[in-house]
Formats: sequence, C-alpha cells, structure tokens
Amino acid sequence: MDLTDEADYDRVRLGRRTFLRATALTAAFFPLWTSPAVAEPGPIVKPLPADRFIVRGTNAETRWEALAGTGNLVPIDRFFVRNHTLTPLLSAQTWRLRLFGTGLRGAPTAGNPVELGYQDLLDLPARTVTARIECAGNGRSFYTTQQNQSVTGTAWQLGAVGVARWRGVPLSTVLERAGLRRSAVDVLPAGLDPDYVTGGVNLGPVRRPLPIRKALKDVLVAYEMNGEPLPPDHGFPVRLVVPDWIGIASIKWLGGIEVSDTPLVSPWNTQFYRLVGPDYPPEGELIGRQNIKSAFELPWGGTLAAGRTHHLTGRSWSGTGGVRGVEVSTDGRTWRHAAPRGHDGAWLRWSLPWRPTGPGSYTLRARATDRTGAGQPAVAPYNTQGYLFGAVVGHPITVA
Ligand SMILES: Nc1nc2c(c(=O)[nH]1)N[C@H]1C(S)=C(S)[C@@H](COP(=O)(O)O)O[C@H]1N2
Ligand SMILES: [Mo]
Repeated sequence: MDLTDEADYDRVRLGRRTFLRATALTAAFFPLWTSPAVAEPGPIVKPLPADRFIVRGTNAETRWEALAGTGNLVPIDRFFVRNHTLTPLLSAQTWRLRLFGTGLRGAPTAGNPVELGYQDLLDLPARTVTARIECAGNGRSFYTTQQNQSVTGTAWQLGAVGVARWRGVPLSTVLERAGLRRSAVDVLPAGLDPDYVTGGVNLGPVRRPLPIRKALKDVLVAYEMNGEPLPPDHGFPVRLVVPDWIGIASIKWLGGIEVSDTPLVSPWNTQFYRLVGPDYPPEGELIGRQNIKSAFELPWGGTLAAGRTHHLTGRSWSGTGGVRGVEVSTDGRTWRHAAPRGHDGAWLRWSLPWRPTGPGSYTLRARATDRTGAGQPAVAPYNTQGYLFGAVVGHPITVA
C-alpha cells in the first residue's frame, strides 16, 4: 500500500481508532505551548490593496489579473493568505521547535521535548525549492455559481493558490536529528497561532497529521520565501512546505511536531478536509493531494477591446503530476491548444492569441491535462465542504 496516498492510509488510521472517538478530540489532545508575541497580533499584516486582493473574512485571495506580467513566482505582495484566526507576530529569538512522541528515540514527552532554535535551523544544510501552495477549497464558489450547489467554507474563486521559492531544511533532516525511529508512522505539526474556535468548540491549535512517508519525501521546514525571511502572514519564523498536498498540510508558525509510532488524528483530518457527500462513503474520503485547475490572468467580468487581437494568458497546475497540455475555448464549442510560456514543475504558464469576432459577452474556458492523464471535467463531483473544485471554470468577459 502507498502510505503517501491519504485515502488509502486513512483506512489504516480509522481501523485503529474509531472515527467517532477521533472526531471528539479537541484542544486537550495537543500541548498548548505559547510563544511570546512581539506585538499585538493583527488579522493580516501585509497591505491588501484592492487591485491585488479580495479579502474574505480572515483570508485574502489573489486577484488573477494581478499575476499578468509577473514571472513564475507569485510576489509576496500578491500571494494569497489563508488564516484560520489571525497572523501572530513571533520573535525568531525566542522561537523553538519542540519535537516529542513515541516515534522518537527515548520517546520524549511534550513536557520535555527535543528542542531546536532558529539559529540551529539556519545552521543545518539548506535546500531551496519552488513549490505551489493551494487551499483545498480553492474554486469553492463555483460549486454554487456554476453547479447551483450549497457548500460550507470560504467562497474562493481561483485565487487561493501561489507559487514561491522556499528555502529551509528538509523535514527529514530535522526528524533524523531529533532521533527518528523506524517505527514512526505519523507526524503532527502544530501552529503557534491562536486556537481555532468554531461552532462554540475550541479545536485547539491548527494541526494536521502527515504520514511519515510524505514527511520524509519532500517536505521543507522553510524560513525563506522568494529570497526574504518568511513574512509574518506566511508563517514567520518557520513554516512547513508540503509540495502538491492541500494547503492545510503546510502548517505556518510551526511550533511543535509530535512524532508517533501509532496513527494520529486531529479535526483537520477527521472533520475537515474529507470529501463528504452522496457520492462518498459515510465517513468521507480523506484528501491528500491537490487536483488540477486552470485560470486566466484576467479580471473577473473584465472588458477587452473589440477589433484587435488579444493574447489571453493564464496558468494551469496539478497536484497529481506536471501539466502536459492546456486547451482554451472562447466560444464554448471549439478548443485550441494554448502555447506554453514556461514551466518549472509548479505550474504551466500559457498564452493564446484571440481576436473576438465582435462586441458582446463571452465566456472563456481553459482545461488542462496532466502527466497522469487526469483532466478537467465539465462538472466537479459534489462534496458538502466544497473541496477540490477541478471542473472547467467559465470566466465571463465583455468585448466592447
Ligand atoms: N498555523 C497555521 N497554519 C496554516 C493555516 C493556519 O490557519 N494556521 N492555514 C493553512 C491553510 S488552510 C492554507 S491553504 C495555507 C495557506 O498558506 P498561505 O497563507 O501562506 O498562503 O496555510 C495553512 N497553514
Ligand atoms: Mo486551506
């Protein structure tokens, strides 16, 4: 069995603990360390100008038109932010990463963990990777606007995704250094942001189990983003970057990691981030990898000038394999291949010349296929929490 396949592995997890017990777990499960804040926390710290972001509650989504003209990387000043609560302002001097659990030699307890400071991390051999982070709920609003279905959660369009260059230490290095035992099966990274309280229940710090196979494969304990120290909103001083997996895996403001020789659960893998609905088993299907999507670098409902040729640009990406090709339709019937503008593994940038036949309303569509042969269907299978909207999105524009 492939233990990096969350749906498969989850059946093992659920086999050992009953699902109901798992969902009943709350804050008491994880030690609540605090880290002294250097100032009062704010919602989101960086500026959110209206031409680059759409603010949605405690979150901010990137406007796709703000990516036109940028390179492969999304600049920090337009990278989306997804905060369950708010951005804590932490000090690198007092920050500690605390590792504990039965999956480490000597089974250190939460009260007496293995500790690592910021400078300790900087002193370890570093690696730089370009990776995409995308919220599992990216595209959620289209379940409602395109499919007429009601879903819970933040009504993102397609801007809850970004690609950055991350520098840090492989999680495998950190775990080995902390005394990883071969019997370890799960790690549980937790954030130092305030507890997440929803429906009157305190679910404790944001945290989500990660199978050891993925943890050792390509996960980074990152302290730099696009060549700068990690910005506060993106996890300063240290976050995880979990390539190709749903954004929640990439825990920001990383404070602790439980390493366990028995499977771990948290509300973020029992209650959230499961596909639940008429087409899924009653306990739902756990999500690991992200799926395929495409977006135009155009304003939503924007206007293009009539009587000339436009170069439609956009990007396509997939959590299951590199994007192989992209087709675009401007009339809802015929599809043309878009030309690649560069690909470095995180996403494919493409363009297509288009001369509108005349003024009027148009719906632009883009659909990608990846190396596994997966594509974008016309309709996304429904799930109540609106995750993984992978269907083709109709992008309205006006030619005038
Ligand atoms: N500690 C902590 N980590 C977190 C979150 C959070 O609220 N708290 N949000 C997660 C979710 S749901 C996503 S999609 C990504 C978003 O990363 P970004 O804000 O840097 O874009 O961070 C993840 N890591
Ligand atoms: Mo997310």
